[in-house]
Amino acid sequence: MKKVGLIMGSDSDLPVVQKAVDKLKALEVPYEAHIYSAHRTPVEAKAFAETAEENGFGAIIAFAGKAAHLAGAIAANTCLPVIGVPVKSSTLDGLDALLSTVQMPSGIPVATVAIDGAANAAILAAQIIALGDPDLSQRLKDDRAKAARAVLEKNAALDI
Ligand code: RP5
Repeated sequence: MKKVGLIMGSDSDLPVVQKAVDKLKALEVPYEAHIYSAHRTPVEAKAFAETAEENGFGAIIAFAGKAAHLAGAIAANTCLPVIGVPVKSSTLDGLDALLSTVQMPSGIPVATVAIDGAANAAILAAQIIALGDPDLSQRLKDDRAKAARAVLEKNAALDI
C-alpha cells in the first residue's frame, strides 16, 4: 500500500498532527512523518516533495501555522495530491494559516481542510490511497457507518 507523508512546519504542530496519526493508525494506513519547514528548511522540504513519488508515497498532508506556505511549497514540487492543514498557532486563531494554505494559484492545487482539521485530512488521504485498495475502501465505509451509529445512539438517548 502507498504511504501517506505527514510534513509539519514545526514540532509545535505535533498535537494537531497526532490527530491525523491516530486516524491513519485506526484505518491501518502506513505513514511517515517529518518536520520540514518551508521557511527554515526549504531545501529539505523541496527534496522530500521531489522524491516522494519514487519513495512510495500516495498522498502528502502538510501542517503549518502562521504564514503557512508549507503545503503550497510541497505541492509546487510534486504531482502527488497534497492536503493542507492550517494550524491554529498564532494570535490570529489560524485564519492566517487558512488563507495562506487555501489561496493557491491556478495549476498547483492544495486540498485544504478546516483549521486544525487533521482527522479529515487523514480520512481524505486514506480515500485517495483507497482508490487502489478495496480493503482500505471497506475500512473507510465501516468507519463511517460506525460514526453514524454513534450519532443515532445519542439521538435515541436524547432526553431534553
Ligand atoms: C509554522 O509556524 C509552523 O508550522 C508552526 O505552526 C508555526 C510556529 O512555529 P514555531 O515558532 O512554534 O516553531 O512554520
